[in-house]
Amino acid sequence: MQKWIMFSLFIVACLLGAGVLFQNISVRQAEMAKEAHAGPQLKFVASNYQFDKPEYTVKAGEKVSVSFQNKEGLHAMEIVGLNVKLDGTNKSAEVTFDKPGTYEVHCVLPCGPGHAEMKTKLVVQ
Ligand SMILES: [Cu+2]
Repeated sequence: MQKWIMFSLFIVACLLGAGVLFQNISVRQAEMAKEAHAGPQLKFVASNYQFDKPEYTVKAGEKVSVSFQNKEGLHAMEIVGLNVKLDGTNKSAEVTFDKPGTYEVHCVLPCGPGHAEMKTKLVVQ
């Protein structure tokens, strides 16, 4: 009788172990799928007192994953008129740019003597 109980417990433990293992695998697969499905990227890298490009381009109607990185100094960015604001804490957002046009992007965190000139452009095509 006791042997039977031990055997049952062993089976239950094995099933639990296998369950946890498969759950981990499916979580990892979901993460990988998410990364693989990641569409166009728009990355702003800020330093004192400029962004890494004078102009950025995206296509209208596409879901873009926008990210922001401080490479030097402390900055924050805003895409004027689109309500997209990113900073060192809130670093990324999924944005669909609907209206083609040229938008100003600027630093919104007083960061030093070059702050007022810290601007770039986003072209939505
Ligand atoms: Cu600034």
